[in-house]
Order: sequence, then structure tokens, then C-alpha cells
Amino acid sequence: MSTFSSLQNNHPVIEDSRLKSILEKVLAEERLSYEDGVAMFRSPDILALGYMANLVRERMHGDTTYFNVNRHINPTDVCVASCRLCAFGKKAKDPHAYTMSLEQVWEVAGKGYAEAVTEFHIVGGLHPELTLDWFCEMISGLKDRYPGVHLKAFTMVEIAYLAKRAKISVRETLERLKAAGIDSMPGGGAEIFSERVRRIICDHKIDGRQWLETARIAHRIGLRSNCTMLYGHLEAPEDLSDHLVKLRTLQDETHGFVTYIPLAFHPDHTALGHLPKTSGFNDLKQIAVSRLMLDNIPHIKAYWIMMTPSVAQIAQRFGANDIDGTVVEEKIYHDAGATTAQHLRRQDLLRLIREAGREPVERDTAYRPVTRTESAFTVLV
Ligand code: V47
Repeated sequence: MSTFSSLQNNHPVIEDSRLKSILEKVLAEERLSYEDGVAMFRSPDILALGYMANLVRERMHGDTTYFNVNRHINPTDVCVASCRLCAFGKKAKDPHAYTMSLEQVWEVAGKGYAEAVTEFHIVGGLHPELTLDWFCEMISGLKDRYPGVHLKAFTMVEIAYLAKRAKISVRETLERLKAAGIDSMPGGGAEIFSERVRRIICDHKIDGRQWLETARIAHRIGLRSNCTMLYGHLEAPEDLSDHLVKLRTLQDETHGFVTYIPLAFHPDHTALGHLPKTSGFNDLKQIAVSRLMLDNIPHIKAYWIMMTPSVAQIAQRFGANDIDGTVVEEKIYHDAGATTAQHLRRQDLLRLIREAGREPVERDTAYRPVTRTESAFTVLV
């Protein structure tokens, strides 16, 4: 469509005619189909996608962009799986592998406490010897020492592995960890549900059906979680749309997903190191299409660690309403070649958000606003 004719219908940025019916649905607040998702992932019309996603984002969140202050804790990088996508996991006998003692985990957490973090994000490898009891002790020790900090811990993949090793159900495993003190779960490990691609990039992991079933059980026992999708490797537009529709279908049932985070594949130091890095164009498209498809998931996070602060800033006008936080000590992406800093100053984050015309709001994990004084923070309920 020419700029002149599109100007005539007041939607000047829709160039790709295949997106016109999608725009009509977006304006009518109708659900988009799997086919719409495929068409959007195929479309090069990034401005149209961003325009539509921004309409939805502003309808849901106005000008607010959320951020939080958290610390990642990775107790071990020992992992029995050898996923081609991963540069983090190591075999137990690898001289560079590490496993923290319980005291070390609690000590690392103490550093975050001093930085007044509101959340510990705890994930690690599938260790062949650490037991469920060990993890329960780790969690209850953290809760005792840092009662005000939200514990967002263990991917669905780790839960399924712990259950298998303890020879108990996923439900019982989750119930024990919840009793020990976990408050919610992160969204990692979902990768891409397509069996064809999963077989190549992470064939040692639980399959997509098991990931979704573990999330279903977590949500049913009252543990909310995030969800993710890994893109920028061997996937086709059909795989991307299918993944989002599966997340949306589960969300209709449980309402347990809080935030969706698209994760760009970083190939360095992985067995897929020959693949190119993703582009800013693809990063923005993933943000926009997910905002449009995931009509029942409240928040879309542009994770600056992964997409760089510059792209995460632009993403705030392409559908995202969250930019992650200031305090991180991130290993999974940096082992795979991420060149972003491991820490952004609060004032840098505020500037990025304000420059994008958005209103920064610090949040806790449940998206309640947090206010800070010189030395403490308060959650506003
Ligand atoms: O589970 C692993 C992915 C995830 C690579 O829930 C890789 O708030 C890219 O899940 N290149 C970890 N990705 C990160 C994650 C996350 C991050 C931020 C916030 C939240 C949240 C969750 O990263 C892994 C895996 O899916 N991953 N290796 C790699 N080479």
C-alpha cells in the first residue's frame, strides 16, 4: 500500500497488505490466530508490527515501563544434559565446572541483600548428585536469612529432573520446594516446543509437552511463573507461532504466567557456534508479535542483558512494558558471548526509559510498585 493511501485510512504505517486483516482484529480486540502469527513472523513490515503492538501495549499499560532490582544466583553449572544451544553447562569432571556450597549460595545472596534487591533469580544445571533435600535446605536457608526477598527459583526443566531423581511426582517436588520457600518460578528452559528443532538444539531436555505440563502443575498449586521462547537458531515462522499459541492456550486454563520473555539465541561457545547472531530487527519483531499474540499474558519483557540496552529501549515502543533490572550477575548469556554489561546503574535505566517517552516504575516480582529511601525499599500494596 502506498504511503498516501495508507494515510487516507489513518494507519500510515501499514505497508504489508497481509497485515491489514490483523490490524482490523487488533482494533476490534479480537484474538489473533496461529496463521496470523505465521504471517507476522514472515512480514518484513516492522513498523506496522510495532505500531499494532504499541497500540495493545498502551491499551494494557499506558506509558508505564517496569523494572526491578534483582540478583541472579546460579548455584552450579554442572549439567548432565549436553544441549547444543548452551555454553553454560559443564560436565562434573570439567576442571572449570563449579558447584557452590550452601554457605556460598547464602553468602552470594547476602551481596544482593546489601544492594537492596527485591528478588533472587535462582537457576542452574542439572547436577547428578545434588538432591532435592539439598535444594530445599538452600531455599529455606535463603528465606530464613533474607525473608523480604522474593525467591524466583528453578526452571520447569530442573523441576522435572529433581522429581525424576527423587523418584517422586512433579507435584510433590513442587510442593516440597514451595514449602521450603520458593515464591514463583522463572520462565527458562522452554526453548522452542517444535519437536523437530528441539531434537537438534536440546535433545537432552524434557520435551515441550512436559515443560507445559510442569508449568500447569506449578500454576495449579499456586506458584506463578514466567515463560520464554528461544529464537534465532533453526526455527521457522511456524514453530514460533505454534510456541506462542501453546503458551496462550495454557494461560487460558491456568492464568499462571506473569511475564513472557523472548530470548535471543547467543551462539558463541556453543555447538551451534556457526549460526549467526540475531539482529535488532528480529529482536524487535519477537517483542511485537508476542505482544500481539499473547493477549492473556500481562507483561512482555525486553531483557536488556540479552538484546542490549539500545534495542531494549526501542522495544518499549514496540510492545514491551518491562526492561528487567539493574543488579545482575548473569552467567548463561555471558558464557555464550553476550557483550552487554552485567550491571546497569539505576540512573542509566531511568534515562533509557524516560528517553523512550515512558514512565519508569520499579516493581517487585508481583508487579507491585516499590519505593526507595536512601537505605531501604517499601513495596506499595
Ligand atoms: O533457560 C541458554 C536460555 C535461559 C543460551 O523468568 C540461552 O524472569 C541464548 O530463562 N543463548 C536462561 N539463550 C535465561 C532465562 C531468563 C532470563 C531473564 C529473565 C527470566 C525470567 C528468565 O536462557 C535458559 C535457556 O532458555 N539459554 N543458553 C544461549 N546460548
